[in-house]
Amino acid sequence: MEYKVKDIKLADEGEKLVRWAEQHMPVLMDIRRDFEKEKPLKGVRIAACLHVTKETAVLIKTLKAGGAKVALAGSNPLSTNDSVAAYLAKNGIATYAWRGNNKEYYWCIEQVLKIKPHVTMDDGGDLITTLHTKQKDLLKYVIGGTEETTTGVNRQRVMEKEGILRYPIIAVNDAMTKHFFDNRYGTGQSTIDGILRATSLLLAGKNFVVAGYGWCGKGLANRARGMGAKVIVCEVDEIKALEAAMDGFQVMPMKEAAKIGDIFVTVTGNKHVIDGDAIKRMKDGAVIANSGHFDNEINVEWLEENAVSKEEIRENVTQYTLQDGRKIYLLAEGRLVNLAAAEGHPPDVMDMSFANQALAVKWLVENKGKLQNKVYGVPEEIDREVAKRKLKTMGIKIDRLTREQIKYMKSWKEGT
Ligand code: NRN
Repeated sequence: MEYKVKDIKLADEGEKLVRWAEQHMPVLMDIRRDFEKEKPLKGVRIAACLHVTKETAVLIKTLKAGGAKVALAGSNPLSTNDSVAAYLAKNGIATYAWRGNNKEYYWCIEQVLKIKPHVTMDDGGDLITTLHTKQKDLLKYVIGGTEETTTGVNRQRVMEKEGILRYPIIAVNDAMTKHFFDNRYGTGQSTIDGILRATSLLLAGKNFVVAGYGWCGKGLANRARGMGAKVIVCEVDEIKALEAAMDGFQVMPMKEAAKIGDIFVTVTGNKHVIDGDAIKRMKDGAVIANSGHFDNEINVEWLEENAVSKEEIRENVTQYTLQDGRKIYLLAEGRLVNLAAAEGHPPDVMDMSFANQALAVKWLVENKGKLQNKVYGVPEEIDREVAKRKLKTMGIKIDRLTREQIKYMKSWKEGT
């Protein structure tokens, strides 16, 4: 099996990381046992572009257990764990990923497409976009794809609207058991994790500015408040701004927050949310980070052009010195700080996201040829099955509707 990783000798270390994740992803391991018996993915070729983490390895092994042949590229040049990549390469996965593969990022995607995939599994949309632009000849093999994250789903929805989407996509991100948990609690915790590992700074008492109050921003604002930070939210959407205000956060425009913020995090899915204008207003020593999928949320080019010097002062911390001597600290080159400076979301929450991925691929194969070239949600029965299985692993039992209640819910006559 072809592969390109940093160092195949790191495989043993990777094996330990993956074993740890397997012990904390009970729903996905349960699905792996089913897949081993049923082989629902027998003969299916899957090209994946995911963050190469210990959690992703558990998903990839599950797909392989189901009979699939899998090729994997990293979904961000800084998010690959080289030990996990080595472990996967040593275990029959065509893995093309190593930390820092900036220039070769698209070369890796081209390598995994050589598998001539029936199914694409994407995180952010670069694999799907490459297929629809540079490798259209491979589209004839594809029966469908899945998409892990908000940014990717947004891109595929635009492709559908413009009539250029050439195969059905399941928006795993939109599953309730994905974004209510992964985006909120996963991004919330792992972003704090990335900031702490990179800076080892105190959060309590700091002005912590969160740009974007979607599910990721909600989770992050709450986790930062839990650490004692004074959280400020910046938004462009009136409804989300209202929600943030009534959740007890200060809300103000970025140009005002820039003057008082100590730590800034972008989680908007948009571009240049922290621009030169904001950076010019920042205090000496301000820390800026991004936790959105792409690294364009912070205008790093502005920093590169306007700083008089820059220094890698800590791993994942670039110190930019401005003309007037103020220092600005950029984390992880502006790339997603949770995966670049830490390990991404915890395995216990990726358990549900990746259970949806595995069951969505199975559903795609079962519905081969019956779907249109559009973006589908995860079927609700799959979503709820993941929730039921997760509750069971947590030892949580819930009530059931009585026959009388079911009747009542379906009637309109009974009033006060
Ligand atoms: N540990 C992880 N492994 C991880 N943490 C977050 N993500 C991860 N993928 C693999 C992804 C989330 O599902 C990043 C995506 O952008 C987000 O949707």
